[in-house]
Amino acid sequence: MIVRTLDEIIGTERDVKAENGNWVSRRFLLRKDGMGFSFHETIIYAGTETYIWYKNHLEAVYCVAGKGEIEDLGTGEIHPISDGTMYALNTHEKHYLRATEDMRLVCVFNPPITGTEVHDREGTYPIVEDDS
Ligand code: 9YT
Repeated sequence: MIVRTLDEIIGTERDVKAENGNWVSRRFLLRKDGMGFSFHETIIYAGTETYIWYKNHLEAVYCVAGKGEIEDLGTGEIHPISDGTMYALNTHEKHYLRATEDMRLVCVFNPPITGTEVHDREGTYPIVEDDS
């Protein structure tokens, strides 16, 4: 069994900040934990807009605090996000994520990320073949 607390993760290599300062991600479960998915808590900071395209990953996100919205760039639809909202990027949708209040999001990635990924210029996380 794996048991971890946020306090144990903050300040470690599992506590990853976006280079543009838009978010911080606390990575509770990574590929090396062997679950087949990764599991993170992400804070998206108020007043930020982030372009994201997870072309290599599926992601499900559940908001437990804060407010914002997601814009699906394929359809133009804008969906509000607040405590109790889930969205799943089941077709690798390109999107903007905007926060009007700090949003606390619980995120699952399949395939699991390996640990250090931050978005590249395409808003993407690369596939890492081998991190052993
Ligand atoms: C919701 C989202 O994709 N935010 C960016 C960070 C990502 N969730 C992560 O690496 O935890």
